[in-house]
Amino acid sequence: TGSQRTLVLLKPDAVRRSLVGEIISRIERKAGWQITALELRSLTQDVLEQHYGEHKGKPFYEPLVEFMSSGPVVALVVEGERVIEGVRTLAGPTDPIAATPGSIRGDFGTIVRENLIHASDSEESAERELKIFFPGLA
Ligand code: YYY
Ligand code: MG
Repeated sequence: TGSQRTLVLLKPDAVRRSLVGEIISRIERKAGWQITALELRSLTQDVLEQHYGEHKGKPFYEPLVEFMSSGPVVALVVEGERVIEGVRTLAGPTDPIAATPGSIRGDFGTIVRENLIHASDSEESAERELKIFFPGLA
């Protein structure tokens, strides 16, 4: 609870499908949340290995990293009240077919790998991931 910061990535499918504005708009419309950093960037193997280190060795890891480096992503820092849980709620569960319509994944996704958005899943993850993507942040 209280004001938090979370790392959000709009994945290469979201950029390719021109859904960046739509997704950012959903985040922007939540009362009191602020986007405090935003960057279009291509992710290196090194950054992806750090970011998705917990999944290394799983069957979906290699295709996931390949997908995440298939085009630029939009990386954002979002700040606000309970924003870590809140962006996960906006995103919906990992499998877009299981995600409720009204959520980002539920509205726009069909394939687990191409599920449009990453959002930190805990305060610990947020702190770790923010350091990877925005090391200069206060
Ligand atoms: O946190 P979240 O993105 O919802 O899911 P994770 O379980 O952390 O997996 C990270 C990422 O990996 C997921 O967004 C898609 C991909 N993935 C996959 O391609 N196949 C799976 N069976 C599980 C996850
Ligand atoms: Mg995760």
